[in-house]
Amino acid sequence: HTSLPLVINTWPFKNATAAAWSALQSGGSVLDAVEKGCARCEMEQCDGSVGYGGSPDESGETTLDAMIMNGDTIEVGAVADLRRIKNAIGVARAVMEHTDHTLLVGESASVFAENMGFIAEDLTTNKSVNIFSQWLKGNCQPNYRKNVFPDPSKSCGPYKPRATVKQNIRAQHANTRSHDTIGMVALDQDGHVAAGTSTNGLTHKVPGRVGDSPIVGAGAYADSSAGGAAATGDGDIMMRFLPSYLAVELMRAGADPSAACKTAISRIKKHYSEFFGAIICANTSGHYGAACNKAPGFSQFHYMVSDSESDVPLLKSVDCF
Ligand code: SD4
Repeated sequence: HTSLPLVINTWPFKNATAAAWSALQSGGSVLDAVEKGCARCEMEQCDGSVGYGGSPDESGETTLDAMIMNGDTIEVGAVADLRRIKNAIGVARAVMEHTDHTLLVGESASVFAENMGFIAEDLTTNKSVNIFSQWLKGNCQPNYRKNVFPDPSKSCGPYKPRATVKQNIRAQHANTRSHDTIGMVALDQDGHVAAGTSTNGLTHKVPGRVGDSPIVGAGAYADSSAGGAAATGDGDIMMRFLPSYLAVELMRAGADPSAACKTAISRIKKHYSEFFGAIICANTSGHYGAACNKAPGFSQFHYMVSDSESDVPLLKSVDCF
């Protein structure tokens, strides 16, 4: 296909697209493109939802999830609940290239990163401290716990289970989009595909929470014999459906990318009609598509594309259904 190479990523993160594109143009691999693209967002703190200083958890800490996948070899490296290291996608790539493992988590992932030469720094910023202190002042609402009650002597927590009261506070803020992960797929002229993600997850998440982004087939998937896909949105729900894997498999079976993305969203919609989420995908001939679930406050999804037909990143949009 004439439009290859191709870079596609979630949200209007155009500097990330440009960084990935220029990695390809300067002879880099599709893995280099995905790594450079996602790293660009980590540095820029895209939307406050990628990289340091965003989405403080219940204890005020920013923790990062990321993954990268080689569609030729089906190798994957991922980190989840990564602390103190800004370049999560870089650590994910190090997991892939310097271990036989797929996913490292938490404190141990951070120690691994430090040993591999990544710099340990505080991921907290004035902004994240501010988000956290506002949340404490608001009596820790909203939060992601249910069927629990907090110690009344504390502003919030420690929480105790409460079997009898069903109270899902989450519904109250399901509409506030406090999370905009970068997910990226890159293809080169020879049909190599790579995909990756990077995110700081979800604001006020329970410490230890891991979203869909670092989970293979959920946050992203790549197979050079079919294509690649990446997802964004409410990871707690989306990871139950492996939407990126599904989209790639549908493309393998001959579905066009838009239809594949739509089916992946439909599968989730059947169970969670109002979930917030979107997916992008591209097949090996350089055709691409996207789909999103229509939810309160979310009717259109924006994403970026660079291909040989347009040297500059183009803003694309799809209407949610
Ligand atoms: C997560 N999926 O951690 C990520 C957040 C996200 O757009 O993608 N937001 O649940």
